[in-house]
This record gives sequence, C-alpha cells and structure tokens, in this order.
Amino acid sequence: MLDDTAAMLAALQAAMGPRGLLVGDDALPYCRDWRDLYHGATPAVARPANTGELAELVRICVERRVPMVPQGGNTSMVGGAVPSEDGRQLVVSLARMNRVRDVDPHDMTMVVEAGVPWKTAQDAAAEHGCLLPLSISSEGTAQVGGILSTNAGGNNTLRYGNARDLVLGIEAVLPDGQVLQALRRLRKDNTGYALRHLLVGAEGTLGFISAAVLKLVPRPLETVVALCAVPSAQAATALFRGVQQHDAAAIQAFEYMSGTGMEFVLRHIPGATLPLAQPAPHYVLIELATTRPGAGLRETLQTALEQGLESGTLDDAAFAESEAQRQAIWKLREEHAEAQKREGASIKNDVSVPVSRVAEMIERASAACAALIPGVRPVPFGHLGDGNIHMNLEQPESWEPSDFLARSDDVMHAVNEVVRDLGGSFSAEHGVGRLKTSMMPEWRGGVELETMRRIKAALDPLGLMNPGKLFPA
Ligand code: 2HG
Ligand code: ZN
Repeated sequence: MLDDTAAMLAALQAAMGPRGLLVGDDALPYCRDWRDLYHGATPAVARPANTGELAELVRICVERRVPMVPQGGNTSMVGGAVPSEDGRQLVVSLARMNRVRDVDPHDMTMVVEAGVPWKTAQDAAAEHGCLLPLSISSEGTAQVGGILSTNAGGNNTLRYGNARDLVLGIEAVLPDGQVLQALRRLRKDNTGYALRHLLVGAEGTLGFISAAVLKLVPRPLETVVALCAVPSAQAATALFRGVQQHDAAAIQAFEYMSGTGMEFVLRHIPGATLPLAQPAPHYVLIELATTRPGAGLRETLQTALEQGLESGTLDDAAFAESEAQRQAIWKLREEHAEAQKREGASIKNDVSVPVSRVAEMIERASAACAALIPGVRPVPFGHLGDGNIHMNLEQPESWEPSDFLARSDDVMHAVNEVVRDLGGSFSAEHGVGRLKTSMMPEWRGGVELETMRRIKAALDPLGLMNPGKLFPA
C-alpha cells in the first residue's frame, strides 16, 4: 500500500512538476474546513497548473482507483471540499489554475479558470467597465470553480440570479480524464443537454470544472446604500415590499440582520461601528443600483423609507455618503459569519422559503429552537430579498461548545420542520457537502435522488469524484 502511494505520488510529480504536490504539514490546511467541523487526511495535495495537467492527474488516479476531492478557496460551510479521515482521498487544489483568459466588454463575457479568486474576476471585469454580478462574503478567498460547483448565491441573487445563471460555457475534466470543451460564449445555443448546468451545482461529484465563460452586465453608474433599523422581521419584509413598489428593478441587495448578529459584529470585528443613534432589534441593508445616469435613486429610496417611517416598518436609517461609508455598512453584514465564529459554537441552517414567508420562518424557527435549548441565541441573517436566510443558532453563553454542537441534529431538524411547512429548502446556497447528505433521502428522495444517482453512475462509474459528498452513504 505504501509502495502504491509512493508510486502514485511519483507519477503525479512527474505530471505536474515540483510545485505540483504538497505533502506533510503543508497539506494540513487543505484537510480542514473553514468551520473546523471536519479534520480529514490526504496522501498529498495535487496542484495542477493547467487543464492538461489536471486531465493527466485524473487519468493517473483512475488507473489506481484513487478518489479525488476538488478544492478551491476551501470556504465551504458544509464540508464540501475536505477529504475523508481515512487518508485515501487525494485533495486536488485548483489554485494554480488562476488565469483570467479573456474579458470581452463587447460580448459582455469573461473566460476564467477555476482557481481565480472571485474578487480577482470581479476586478478584471471592472477594469473593462463591466460588472461580474454575483457577490458573496467570502469572495476574496472563494474561487470560480468552487462558486460554480456549489452554484453559490449571495447578495445579488434577487437581481442577477445564482452562479448557474451566469454560466454560458464550460470546460471540465470528466471523471475518466476526458476534457469536455464547451467554452462557448453564446447567449442562445439550443443543442441538446446543457452539460454545463449538470456540472454547475454538482459539488465536484461529476468531474472538475476547469474554466468557464461567465456572463457580465453593465457596471452601475449610481449606487445607494442604507442601513435601516426596523422593529421586527415582519417589518423588514414589509419594507422590502415598500421599496419594490418604488423601484423593484433597482434593488441590488436587500439583506436582513438580527440585533444579536449585529451585536456580535460590533463586539468582535475591529473597526466595525454602527452608523445609527442606537442599536435595534432588527436591521436591513438596502442597496439600489442603476446604469441610467440621473435616475434619482437616492430620492427613490428616501421616499420609500419615509413611507416606512410613517407606516411603522422603519425606525431609523443611515445612508452611505461616500464609498468608505458604503464599505463600512457592507462590512457589518459581511462579517456576520466571522463574528459568529468568534462568539462561540454555532449551528448553521442555510435555508430558503418563499420571500413572503421569511418573517414567519424566522419567528417560528427561533421559537422552536428556544423551546429545544433554553438560552440558545438565534442569529438569523441573510438574503431576505430572495428568501434565503441563514437561520443560525449560537450556543447558550454558559454551555461548552462541544455540548452545543452535539445537539446539531436536533436543532437542524427543528428548523427544517418549520422550513418544510413553509414550502422551503434545507439548503439554499451552500450546497449539501458532507454536512447534509443524510437529509437528501427525506427531502430529495424517490425519483429525484434516483435520477441523480443514475447520472452519477453514468459519468463516474468508479465513484472517484468527491465521494461522501452530496449523496447519502
Ligand atoms: C453569508 O451570507 C454566507 O454571509 C455565510 O452565506 C452564512 O455564515 C453563514 O451561515
Ligand atoms: Zn449567504
């Protein structure tokens, strides 16, 4: 066995050169997830520099029946990119495949490799006067391949859709080592199965996405951001409806935060300050954006907020008066995950419900969890405008983190019961990964899961691509 591993590593080294493999302590960070829920092991981290090397690596692994775990920025919230504990699964980092191959402001497309950090892709689009619209808190670290493989969502879904909606073409290395070349830049192309959509959201179970053609949009000329204090979650959804009535098409983001989550951010994140006179029980962050010059967005939002004040759905609001203030307000929202981590152990529920049911979900799920664990601290936050809330729970202050985490299944079940009742999903934007595989039979069982299994068996008959993820054991 040891000889086998040594021979495999030698073959990989020969295919990828001296920078292509990390072993020992260098491989450790790749075996743990951001949440520190999983501690796996790997014989090595393979780091191909281009699609040819990646394809060669896959052929070497297939020949030796070595399972492969694709990894991008390793920011998964569901353990989607970590290897198993048995040390057999080879981590394949796409980080060296980091070229922006092309940006075309006329066609409004860009071609990027899997290992490009999303922020780098956004900056490259901006240099050409375009916007790569999807925006997530981890965009500085998360990479194109991971974002597409998990069909990430984020803050702008209500306007531009999820990662899937941005993908015009794809290049992938299939589980047998063949390269699927479909980097077409067409807006219309009805020629059979859209294989790109099979790979997007497959969480690396059907092969490696190595590059993609992404759709760009015009860069907004004017952006308005406000942080609002609201009296309740119901008021937050009512305010959303109010702003929609004024200019629904201009809403770029409509994010909800609880008073508890904001407290954590103010406590743990250096430089975070509240631009309002006093703390509130609930907040929303509203961003409007337009490509039309002189559209009067500020006045539009101001009018909508004044109506909110009159009708009691709003208590106070602060507008960003500069780019620095805009960033400072966004920081309060984007640092929620980090602040929650610093506060202690948390159980995360990345759920979605119809937008009209968001407040009811927050209220009912919070009450259900409080009944289950007295002293638990609900920290719901997220993308109210598309119905995706992170219905997270923070440990009771006096508990040991491990005692709280031991209750994860009960807590997730209690939240999911409410979500199911409201016609929602148990995983809105983070995927299934390793954390939620056991939920698949209940939520996606029958024909749906069986069809997924048949697709998996057709493309990856040896089961070498990211085993232990997505599918229940
Ligand atoms: C966000 O919206 C991310 O900030 C992380 O999706 C959510 O920490 C979470 O649960
Ligand atoms: Zn989110």
